Amino acid sequence: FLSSYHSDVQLLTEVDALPARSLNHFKHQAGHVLTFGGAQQTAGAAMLTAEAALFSGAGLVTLATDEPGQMAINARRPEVMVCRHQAVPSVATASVVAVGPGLAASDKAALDLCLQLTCPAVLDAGALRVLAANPKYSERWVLTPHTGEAAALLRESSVAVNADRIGSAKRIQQQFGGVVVLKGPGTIVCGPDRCIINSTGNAALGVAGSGDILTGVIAALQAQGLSPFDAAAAGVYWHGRAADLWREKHGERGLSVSELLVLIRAQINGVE
Ligand code: NPW
Ligand code: AMP
Ligand code: MG
Repeated sequence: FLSSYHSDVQLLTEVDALPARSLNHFKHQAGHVLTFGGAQQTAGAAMLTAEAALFSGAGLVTLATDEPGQMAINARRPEVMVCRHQAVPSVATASVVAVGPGLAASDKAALDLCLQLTCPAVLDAGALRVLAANPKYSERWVLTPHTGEAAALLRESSVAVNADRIGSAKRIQQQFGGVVVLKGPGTIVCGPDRCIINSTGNAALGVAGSGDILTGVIAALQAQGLSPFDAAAAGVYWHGRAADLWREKHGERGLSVSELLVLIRAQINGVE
């Protein structure tokens, strides 16, 4: 499973739940996740990211999206704050921005707007497509490509990425910086000085919205104080384990990814 020429890579088989909160905990101590994404046909993706951030313990969640998305999120989750894309520079208290789910792959202005914020960023989906077309390097982001997005970042084919997934994750990390999460069976998390392979997750996750949820989980864990690497590693572990628990009960087909949210929450709190 671990190829011999990547002997520096560890298999991730366990993650501790987050520690108990202090008695006088208040919401600002758990950070503010700003999720930025959605477009007319993909407002759902950004909503899933925002919901995942809520269920993963973020103190505050704002969804920056366009108008149809705004109405939908207000109806479904009134606890999520909503603003227009253009209002993002005024969301001064964001502790992490999760940008890309449902975002148009050509929306360079949107990514630039988010990267103007000084907080850490998780880049996914449309944001990765923009990054692939306009390469930049930063230490302060987590990149969460699936195979197709990784191929675009490396300007290779998906077949080439799959032929050496660990090497591909390392190359993306070297070229773009930060922490790279190369998603798929055996998701790889690669930072500047270490790499792990996740042991959880299964084919039930191969449905719409799985990755959008993972982005919200990783952002929320960072907002609560985990390092980018630890948030990425714990996020992929709990996301995959939620799918494993779901499959034990329901089988492999028919996952609606919203069902993962309560399972992820239980693990983060150590009550699964
Ligand atoms: P090939 O064959 O390598 O040339 P896209 P997306 C390749 C949003 N969503 N997994 C393959 O190309 C997302 O957030 C909205 C996946 C394939 O054609 C994004 O913003 C939802 N792809 C946007 O939609 C729910 C793989 O990549 C191409 C692959 C598009 O997201 C759904 C697909 O990449 C969705 O999350 C692999 N293992 N291996 C909503 N409810 O609003 C190779 N590919 O075009 O970026 O499509 O990832 O589905
Ligand atoms: P995305 O393609 O962005 O929606 O992300 C898909 C998510 O589901 C990632 O977290 C993948 O690791 C996970 N996933 C998809 N297919 C599989 C599979 N066959 N086995 C394990 N995990 C998968
Ligand atoms: Mg995706």
